[in-house]
Amino acid sequence: VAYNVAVVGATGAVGEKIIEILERKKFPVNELKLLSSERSAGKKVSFNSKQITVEKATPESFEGVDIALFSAGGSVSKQLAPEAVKRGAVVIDNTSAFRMDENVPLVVPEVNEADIKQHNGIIANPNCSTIQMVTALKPIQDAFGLSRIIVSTYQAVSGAGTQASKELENQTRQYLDNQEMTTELLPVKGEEKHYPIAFNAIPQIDVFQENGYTFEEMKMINETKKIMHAPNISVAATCVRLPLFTSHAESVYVEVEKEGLTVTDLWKVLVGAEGVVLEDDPGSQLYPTPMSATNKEDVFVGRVRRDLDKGNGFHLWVVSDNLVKGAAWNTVQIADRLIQNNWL
Ligand code: 11C
Repeated sequence: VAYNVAVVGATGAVGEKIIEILERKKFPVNELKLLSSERSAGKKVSFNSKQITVEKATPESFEGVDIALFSAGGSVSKQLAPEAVKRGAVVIDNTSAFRMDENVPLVVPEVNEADIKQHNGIIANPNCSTIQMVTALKPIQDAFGLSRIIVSTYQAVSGAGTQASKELENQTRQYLDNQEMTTELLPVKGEEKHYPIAFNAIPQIDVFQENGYTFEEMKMINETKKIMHAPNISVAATCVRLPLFTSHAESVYVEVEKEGLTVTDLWKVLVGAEGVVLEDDPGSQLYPTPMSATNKEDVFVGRVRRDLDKGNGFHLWVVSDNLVKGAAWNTVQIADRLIQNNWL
């Protein structure tokens, strides 16, 4: 069986990755429809050695589509995802539009695959920094219980889109050429102030909420509890943008419920875990970095240490490609589990 698949936001950073992964993984595609805003319509994109013309997304675009993969921003999803569902498609949405909706499963297949079955036409793909953290923490939660998570992130600019990567590139050249840096986009498009990202660190990802946390931080907090089915875990996040093109890194502190554990106990559950690769050997300077994780599907974990004061506290370093596992691969994985389990 092969399926009619639509990619909405086909020319964006995540859309391009989705198309690449559908091809590489030989996803059973009958017809691939590439959709975008009016601005990108008409572009040609190669898929399975064929050139496909990108079309402007409209409600009618979804006639005959079985699976629609959305990655064109929250407002496009809010407007067009219900139209796709009305026409019989199952939507996997990469934006924050429906993530916290009770009727929408929020899924990382390694963590809560079974939630896919509860869908009512829309399945949400979590935020990239959440995906990699919950993938790494799920085996620890299952084996030992988790009571608290404190995370600080080191996030790549590609999370803010292709334009943000361009901004980092331009600013780097300008800085090295002793020119004034052009700051137009980061930290957040449309905000009053912009700061250079080249050779800098910006402690703001997405807009501030009334409680003083940014929306990115609140996504990590709320999404983690939903995906892990653990409303009682305490979660705190500080999200920081760094001058990296790809892959997010995270310093994660956790408190486990079981007492008396050692680093080896954590290693043992991480080593066999689905989607996780343990790279942890201080003796040989082995740990993951954003560069070593780029273009890979897994979540890499290193620097596992016991907290020196808190007996049940552990520190981990978690790295993954934000466009692959953090977005496109997780989306295609959900689509794959949907069809493998006959939950379409
Ligand atoms: C970033 N995590 O790195 C964001 C990008 O909610 O899907 C992903 C935004 C989202 O800027």
